[in-house]
Amino acid sequence: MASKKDNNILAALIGVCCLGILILVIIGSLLPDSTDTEENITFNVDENETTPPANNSEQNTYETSGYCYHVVDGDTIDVEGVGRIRLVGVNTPERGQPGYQEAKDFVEEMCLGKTVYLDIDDAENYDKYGRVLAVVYVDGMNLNRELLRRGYAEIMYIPPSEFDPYTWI
Ligand SMILES: [Ca+2]
Ligand SMILES: [Ca+2]
Repeated sequence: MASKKDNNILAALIGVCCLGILILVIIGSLLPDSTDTEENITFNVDENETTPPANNSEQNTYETSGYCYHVVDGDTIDVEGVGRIRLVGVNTPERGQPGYQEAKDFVEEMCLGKTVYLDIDDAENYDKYGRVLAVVYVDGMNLNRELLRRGYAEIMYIPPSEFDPYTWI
């Protein structure tokens, strides 16, 4: 008798458990949706700002920094204590070509008179003109990538290189 009662109680408990699991599953299926929505909202807010911030791991990879006192053109700047920097992985139009001035203006706006952080290309420190090949970070932003994303520059990938500009677009 006692075992039958126990069985009934057990059956009831199993029933309650099943119901509980069912409720949890339903809640579980709803929760990720609401989380996604929150993430999307946050992401959209970020996108509406002028520049998406570079993630911390990228910011921490620079080898040196210095004051940018001159912008040569959209892909070349002069940095105090370092020298002439060629933004690696990208190419902006040369003087006289369409888009030259826009690219240069953008880089001046971003870099001129500021401290820039340089992630020098570990695979190839200099180009054939003796310019330092580097990714330039300013205000936590990868400027090389930003030039590509804004259409001021095109990819110019010359291996060997520490950086793959195709991952920036
Ligand atoms: Ca160029
Ligand atoms: Ca490096």
